[in-house]
Amino acid sequence: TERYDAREAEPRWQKSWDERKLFQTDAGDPRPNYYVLEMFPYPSGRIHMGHVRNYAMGDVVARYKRAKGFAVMHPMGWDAFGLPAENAAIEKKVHPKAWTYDNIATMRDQLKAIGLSLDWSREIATCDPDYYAQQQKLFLDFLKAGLAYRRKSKVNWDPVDNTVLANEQVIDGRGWRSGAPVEQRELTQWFLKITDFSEDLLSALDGLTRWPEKVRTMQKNWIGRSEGLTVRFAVAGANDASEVEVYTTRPDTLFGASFVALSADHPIARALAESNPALASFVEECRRAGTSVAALETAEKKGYDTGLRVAHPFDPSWELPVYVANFVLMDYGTGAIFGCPAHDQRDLDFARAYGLPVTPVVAPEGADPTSVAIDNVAYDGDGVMINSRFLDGLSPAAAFQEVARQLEAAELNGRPVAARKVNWRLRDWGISRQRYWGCPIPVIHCDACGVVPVPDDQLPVRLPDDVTFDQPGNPLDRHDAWRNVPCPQCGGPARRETDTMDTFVDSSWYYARFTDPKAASPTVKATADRWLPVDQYIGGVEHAILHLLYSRFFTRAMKATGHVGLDEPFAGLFTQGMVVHETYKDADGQWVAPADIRISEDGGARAATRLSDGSAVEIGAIEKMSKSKKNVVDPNDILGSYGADTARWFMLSDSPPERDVIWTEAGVEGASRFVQRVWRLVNEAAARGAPSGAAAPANVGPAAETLRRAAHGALARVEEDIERLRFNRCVAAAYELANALGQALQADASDDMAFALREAAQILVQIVAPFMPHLAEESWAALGHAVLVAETPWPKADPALLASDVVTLPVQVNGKKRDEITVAREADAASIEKAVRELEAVAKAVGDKPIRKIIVVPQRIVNVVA
Ligand code: ANZ
Ligand code: ZN
Repeated sequence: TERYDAREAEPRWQKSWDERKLFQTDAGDPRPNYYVLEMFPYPSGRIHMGHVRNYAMGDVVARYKRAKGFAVMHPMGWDAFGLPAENAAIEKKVHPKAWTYDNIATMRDQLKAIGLSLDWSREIATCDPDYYAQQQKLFLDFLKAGLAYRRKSKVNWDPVDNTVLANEQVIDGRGWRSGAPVEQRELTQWFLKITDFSEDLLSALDGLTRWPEKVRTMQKNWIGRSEGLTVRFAVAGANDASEVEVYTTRPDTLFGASFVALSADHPIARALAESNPALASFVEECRRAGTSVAALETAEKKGYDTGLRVAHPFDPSWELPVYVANFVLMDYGTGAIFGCPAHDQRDLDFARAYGLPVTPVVAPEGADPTSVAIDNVAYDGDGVMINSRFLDGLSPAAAFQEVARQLEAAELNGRPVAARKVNWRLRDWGISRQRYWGCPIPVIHCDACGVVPVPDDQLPVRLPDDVTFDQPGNPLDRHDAWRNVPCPQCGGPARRETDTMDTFVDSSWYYARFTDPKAASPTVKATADRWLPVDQYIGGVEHAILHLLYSRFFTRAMKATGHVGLDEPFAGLFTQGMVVHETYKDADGQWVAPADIRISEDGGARAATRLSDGSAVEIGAIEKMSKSKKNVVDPNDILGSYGADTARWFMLSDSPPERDVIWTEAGVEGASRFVQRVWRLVNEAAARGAPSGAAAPANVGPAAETLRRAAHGALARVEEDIERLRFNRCVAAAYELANALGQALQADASDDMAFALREAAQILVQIVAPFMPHLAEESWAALGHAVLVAETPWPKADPALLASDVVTLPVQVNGKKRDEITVAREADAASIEKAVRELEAVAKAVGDKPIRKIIVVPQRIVNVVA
């Protein structure tokens, strides 16, 4: 046999699938449906190995489910708005639109070359007016339903470029282009009311049983429900009723309090700052630094003593100092805290910096309560209360309840000192971006009428093409012809909204759009409801929080506005690991690309040299493929030299799909050898096996039986493992079957063996087909089939050949032996009875008499009474 030539065969089969429109989904297909979706790519320019891995996984599931008789939807599109296109416009002087659509064209070709079973007739690009027109309708529906609103909020402001910066344009607190320290400014911006659904977004996580546990936990933490107490502290020595209200989840630690701290934006802090220039400048410094949670976690804890003192709620003679502190957020709880340094790390860092007392009040279980000491690590574990007067000896949980009970009953200024409060970390979603390359927010600002929605017949609000990027800022702000429009309500002069939507909006509903991508409304509800939820969603864990949470919110908001009838968009979620590779560094410390490396092995030790000049190169750590470290392998190179099937096979072979896979040349070569091996085995089996469609022989000898068992066993394993997305185990099963087939081909082909050879070869081809679809087609044809393997139903594993332990039972009809049946030793009477009814010899012997009874004597004999 000649070698299998992937480069010749792959495009040929791709064309064949295309011509038959095999992967186009008819939305009305009456068969049970299955929706498999991989997170759609950002059109950055080229497909990378991470994409290949992601899409190969989805493709295995899609092809398998199709073979199992499902109507499969497997679409692809482009998450096409976003900042990189604008950066390209600034740096390379190409229009964002041209840049984006060029990239899409390149990447579409690359995806096609991978041989994915995608329905390209459903392709969408979020930057396409057809798509964002519908998104604008959704926005207006949300606005009407009270799910979208405007309020003031902070943005990153570059004072030199005079522009708003996206978070990723702020590098170490400075503008990415100007290098100027970034300021926080307040702008009126658009928000979506995700907090309306906090409770439901949290509780529904429990029902997402086909999601990874870690993703559900991350979402839980992000939504961040906490049960605590608001506690009011009286300001000491004040003759009015001034007080400071704090929020705490640890009222049990109240006797360990050593200070109270306010956010820089707290009204008391602002009021005090008016007459205190030093405090005013500290407040200013906090504001400038920004308040992202991540920034606060790492920033040095700083504060300013206001001189104010408050009384401890349980002891009016115990006064605590009040600071303004940079780690207290205004928009969480009450914007004020009491600090308990012994049991909260931030408070401890703060206390050490300002010389405040550190009093432990929780002793770890089993510790000596008289010698509990805290150095530089706060203790946040469970234990027993100490140093806490009437709470001593209680558990923290019991102490929480006791403090709550007493303070709820106590009064300050005519109200209870404390109240129970549930707090959420989740905030409404700010979607305004001061950018060009995004979906325009479809409203018009009129001085007389206020915010006026763009009327339906004027949608979509299209992005103007004639924009320039020669100045910083949003080109839409400078585009007078686009911006100045008559008010739809009063006809007076008005201005378009120039903010565009966060690109996370675009990806929050694309899965629903795919179900009817050309509809004149965002969805056709009945169609969306028929296909949603997505049965299997596959993507990177980097989207575990925001994208998935926003999508879950969007489905609910679309339900509230009548566009879909369900809450949860993704029934099954799988997050795949990364593709990683060794790194290489030359003597000058420069990264060297794998393509320029030669590895030699000398007695087990590996050494690397540079191909171009033979110089020694240091082998570094295995890391995620990244341009900066040059450890990338371009899928195009692999496709060109080995073909798509090899790349797909290797990607899924080595490690469990949720883990990282290490890309190695040796691994790819191994996969490539297996491709050739399957091809040889199939051809030999085609030459020596029974012809296609030959009936099973009456007697199967032990050698043929062994092969049949190997084939059916592999088939059953692959089936189970694909269902559970354990692709690497499918690969192992295919290797084992190939070995068994190779061994059997050494034996003389008797009739029974000829049958088994063909059967095993066919099963081998069919189980590798979802993984290596081109090789499978070529092999299927070599086995004499006119129909494509992609059009062939998944084979059925014979249960009798699966059982590890089997018995052969004589089958009698009216006392006379007519046949034998091989069943699992533990097979129950009902399944044996069913199998016996299907035996041809039994049917013949019974004739047209009705079967009155089948008596199964387990592990001995079966008697048919007619
Ligand atoms: C006293 C205390 C003692 C606290 C202790 C913790 C440990 P979660 O669980 O996230 O809700 N906190 C409250 N409001 C805050 C704000 N606006 N900015 C920064 N921190 C704030 O966290 C609640 C805890 O975070 C609260 O409980 C409070 O500190 C702090 F051993 O009160 B705790
Ligand atoms: Zn008006």
